[in-house]
Amino acid sequence: MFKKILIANRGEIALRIQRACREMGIKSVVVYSTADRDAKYVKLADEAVCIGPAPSAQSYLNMPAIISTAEVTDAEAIHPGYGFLSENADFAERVEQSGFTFIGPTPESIRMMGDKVSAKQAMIKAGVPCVPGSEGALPEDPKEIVRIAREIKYPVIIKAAGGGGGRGMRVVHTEAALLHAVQTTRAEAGAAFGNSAVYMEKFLENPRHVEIQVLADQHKNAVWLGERDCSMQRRHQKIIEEAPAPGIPRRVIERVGERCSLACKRIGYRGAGTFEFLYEDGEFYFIEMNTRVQVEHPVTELVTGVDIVQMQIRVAAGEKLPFTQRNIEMRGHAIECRINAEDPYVFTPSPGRITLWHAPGGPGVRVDSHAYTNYFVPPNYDSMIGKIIVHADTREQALARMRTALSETLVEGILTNVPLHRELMVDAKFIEGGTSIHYLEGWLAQHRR
Ligand code: MV4
Repeated sequence: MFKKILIANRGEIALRIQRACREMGIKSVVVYSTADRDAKYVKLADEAVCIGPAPSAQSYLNMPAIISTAEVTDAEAIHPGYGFLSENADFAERVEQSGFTFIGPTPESIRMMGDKVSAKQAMIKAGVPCVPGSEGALPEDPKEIVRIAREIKYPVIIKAAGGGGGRGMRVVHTEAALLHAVQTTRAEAGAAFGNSAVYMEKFLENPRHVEIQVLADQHKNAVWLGERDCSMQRRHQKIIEEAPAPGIPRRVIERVGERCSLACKRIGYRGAGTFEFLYEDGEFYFIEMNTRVQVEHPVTELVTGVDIVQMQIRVAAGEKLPFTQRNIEMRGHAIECRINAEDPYVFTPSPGRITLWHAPGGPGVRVDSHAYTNYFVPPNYDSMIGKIIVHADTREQALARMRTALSETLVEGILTNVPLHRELMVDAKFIEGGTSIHYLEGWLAQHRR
């Protein structure tokens, strides 16, 4: 096992990784920007190195600064967290070429999944159900493009191969609008991702977003750790996640989960990963794979009892997974609310000093946050300042537990989305379960004040 790991991230996930290291008897080094010099995980770190000014480009995205910090501190491995460099294949490659272990998949896997066309082709080959669409990237020939769309039937969606997470896509409802949409998406994709390849899919009008968590080691073992329903989102920012996904038959999930772990073995995947699906009318359709630990990993940890971050570290060190699929049992229900420093209804960021931070507690309540009373939320980064995660035997009990936790949550000095969460936890449709990816935007339009 590693003796020392460098944490190339900030905020709550830097703290989460630090906790995993400490529990495993591993020393940790954190890198930080000048904006984060007072952060809790910087104070708690075994070692902390300032690598640059507030802008991410000069600090958390600064590959040479991060790798040379690993060199001077004698770290053996680098954990990239989520966001920043976590899905950058070139970074993973440079880390390994410099003699360190990248805590994540191989650069080849990251590259394959980063290109949404090659990701989908690999999944089709591995038997993972995908959204019906073009076989690979769209050809140049306009006649061919029209033919493919007719075959798929409208509405269709044009997506950039280099996109993902909602960037670079366009819905097309009629043949008249098709070629212009393909043109525009190509041009935007070329400018934004340096790759103008686009592909076409049937557009699913009212799906849920359900994802499968996987873990794989370097010895061809892979397991899936159940699913998460992440449908409650606005502009591709998730705000509530839960496990299991309400109302989906277990046998349907099990079939798709097995396909995901099989796909991991086929492609030689290692580490933690997430298969993103759209779920509509009882069917799963793969859209993308994320090759990092996700913000919402705690809901899976609570229902399975598996420490995903520790497992990432163990498999990166070459260890075998300490369990097989038969050992994985799902227990109870978990819900996560992301706490953002923002106006709860218009969503403008609200950085600044937190004058009072009272986190909730009690049985079945977990808080992953680097915030504290007097902490200054810097304006330079993502507005998420923490997550409240609850676990209980049933979904109903988990909802009651989350309502109680939110009633105990006091944040003063800045605006947060806690009031929004309080309202959603008593919303009849959310309580019923199974709302689609469009639900929150509709709800917000209804509750406009
Ligand atoms: C889709 C879709 C409907 N049909 N693909 C958006 C993010 C990216 N991961 C894929 N996305 C979508 N792909 C087909 N064929 C609808 C979305 C989508 C969405 C997906 C997941 C979560 C939130 C979303 C919000 C809007 C659109």
